[in-house]
Amino acid sequence: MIPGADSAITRDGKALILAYDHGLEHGPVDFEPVPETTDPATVFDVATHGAVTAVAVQKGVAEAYYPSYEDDVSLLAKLNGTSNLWMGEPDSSVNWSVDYAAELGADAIGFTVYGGSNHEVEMFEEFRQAQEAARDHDMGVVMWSYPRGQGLKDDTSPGTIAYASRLGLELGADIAKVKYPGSADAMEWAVDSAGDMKVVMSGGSKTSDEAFLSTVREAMDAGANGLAVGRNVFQRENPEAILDGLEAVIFEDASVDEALAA
Ligand code: FBP
Repeated sequence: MIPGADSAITRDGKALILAYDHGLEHGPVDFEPVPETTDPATVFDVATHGAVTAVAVQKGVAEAYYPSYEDDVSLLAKLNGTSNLWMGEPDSSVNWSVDYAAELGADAIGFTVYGGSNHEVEMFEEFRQAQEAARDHDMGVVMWSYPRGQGLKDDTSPGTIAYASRLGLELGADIAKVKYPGSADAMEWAVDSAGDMKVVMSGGSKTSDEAFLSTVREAMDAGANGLAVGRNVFQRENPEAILDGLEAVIFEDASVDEALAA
């Protein structure tokens, strides 16, 4: 972690990252609730909302669409990723280099690490190369820290998520994105485990406005530094409305009721 390295993708030290790598990770099925989101331009338009501090996409989407949005949104280059068609032990191929991401104008890199997978050793080594190259370019480093694999019985237990955030600190991330461990106390443990490194909550599958804003409020109260979210924004008919609410909770310390009225 280098203090301030993530400043291009944070606001007041907090992040609201719009993740849109689902076409690779889950396939087009994630776009079915709002079919227009199949078109990356639709989601880049959403990402121009003032609350969004960065958009996280894979290489092909960045190449084709980011040039039209580079003045309006920061780019988080999600370097590795794998498809749902892969049935093996959790692993993720590195799909673009840090140098190429920098050439496309990326402000930060994003990298999935599946701690506990049989591929943990290779993934740590790939993360090392990406992290050190990002330092050469003064780019922030966000770890999607998702322990999973044969050795893990419960990949969202409090102990697992605290370990996930700690992995981010140990391996040199500026921000670790972790799954919500189910309670404010467990989230607090994850945040405390990360020292001064920032921890953001991962969005998860779509829930109601109230349920989602309540979970984000809990995470923020537990000391989280924001959110990296995909489906809970782009699977809504009115993504701007939930972004208004998230902006209120994350950046203005609003209550859930205030955010629902935002
Ligand atoms: P969501 O907010 O939609 O859960 O997106 C966050 C994210 O990490 C995406 O970047 C990624 O595509 C997806 O979740 C991966 O989820 P999983 O590996 O749990 O299926």
